[in-house]
Amino acid sequence: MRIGITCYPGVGGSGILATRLGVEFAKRGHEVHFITYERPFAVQGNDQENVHIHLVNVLEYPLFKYPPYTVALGSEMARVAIQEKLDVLNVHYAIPHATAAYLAREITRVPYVVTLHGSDVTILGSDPSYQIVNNHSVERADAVTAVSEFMQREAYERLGLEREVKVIPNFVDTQVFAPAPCEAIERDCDKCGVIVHVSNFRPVKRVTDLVYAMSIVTKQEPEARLMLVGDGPDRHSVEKLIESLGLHSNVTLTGFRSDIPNLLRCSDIGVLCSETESAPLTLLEGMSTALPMIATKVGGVHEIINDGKNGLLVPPKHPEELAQAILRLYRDKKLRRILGEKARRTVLERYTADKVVNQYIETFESVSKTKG
Ligand code: GMT
Repeated sequence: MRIGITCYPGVGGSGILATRLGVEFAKRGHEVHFITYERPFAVQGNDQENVHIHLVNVLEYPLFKYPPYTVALGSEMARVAIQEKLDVLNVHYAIPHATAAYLAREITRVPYVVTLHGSDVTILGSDPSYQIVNNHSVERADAVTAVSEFMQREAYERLGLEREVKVIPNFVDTQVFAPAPCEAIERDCDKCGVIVHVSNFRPVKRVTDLVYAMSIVTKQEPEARLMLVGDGPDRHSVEKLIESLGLHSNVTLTGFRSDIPNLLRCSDIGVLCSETESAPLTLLEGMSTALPMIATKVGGVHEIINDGKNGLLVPPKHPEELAQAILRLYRDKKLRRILGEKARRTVLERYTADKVVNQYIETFESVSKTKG
């Protein structure tokens, strides 16, 4: 098939998922055209002849306080759809991509599939500033998919969608995120355990809760180490908190890293403490590496983690309970191993590319047949 993909190209989960999906389509022989404002971050190192990137040009003009990105994107989608004879457009994150796709379909008749990921439904989608136009654009799509049952429910309840929303889970490359010995990370102590967190440091990730939890953990386990991987808007407040709690010898901020699989392998416990999530990739990546994960019971997380079986769940915004869960795993190596092994098995059973990618292709085929 000839597939157009639009997403946010940065380090957000929806853009990473969309890009990895495009790469998987290309591996299976499809022609893939990314239409976005920047080269998608996750294409790096995955260059293939059948992956093409079309950058949207947003014309600046003195009269515009807000350059009309949706018009520019819709125009580029329509242009690429005609020029490349696309069979389908798949837009990740509804706002504003669904509206641009709706406009492009008016012109070209190329069908579009909207994939719902997170706050495009839970926060932004129900905001009066976007609701009417966004809802119309999603409701009129040729197909709508959501990355978790939670997201599907939210689409019905919060957006008030009346059409079918199909759940297609997120996936992870289980060969890249595979258990293996830790390489090239020097631990600064022999027996200390390493707790790892990977995120884009957005407020929703609540990284400061984890730092508070560490201040409780280190009172009982002074050797415990926390490695914070990634960067984003909350990094400064996290640094200030580490300083004020006197945790600088226990907590390391690595910034952005391209060797995440190795960092996960070199850790003993993974933590995701967000206040909301739909189907977090970082959780799947940790589990795929057989890292025992502790995550907050929010959104769609419990669809992935079965508490006490393949990971641990804790309530959100509760550093004390998070600290107790960390201490429990920190002291129980056997439990860590059991949870990690089961986590890997969960991923192999449900979240591999082979299990997920074809569900997208089937959806695309069904809408492009309708069009024909
Ligand atoms: O929803 C957002 O604001 C961000 C979005 C993104 O682009 O990272 O995240 C969502 O999509 C990811 C990919 O499906 C999921 O892994 C995340 O759980 C989800 N984030 C939230 O729901 C907060």
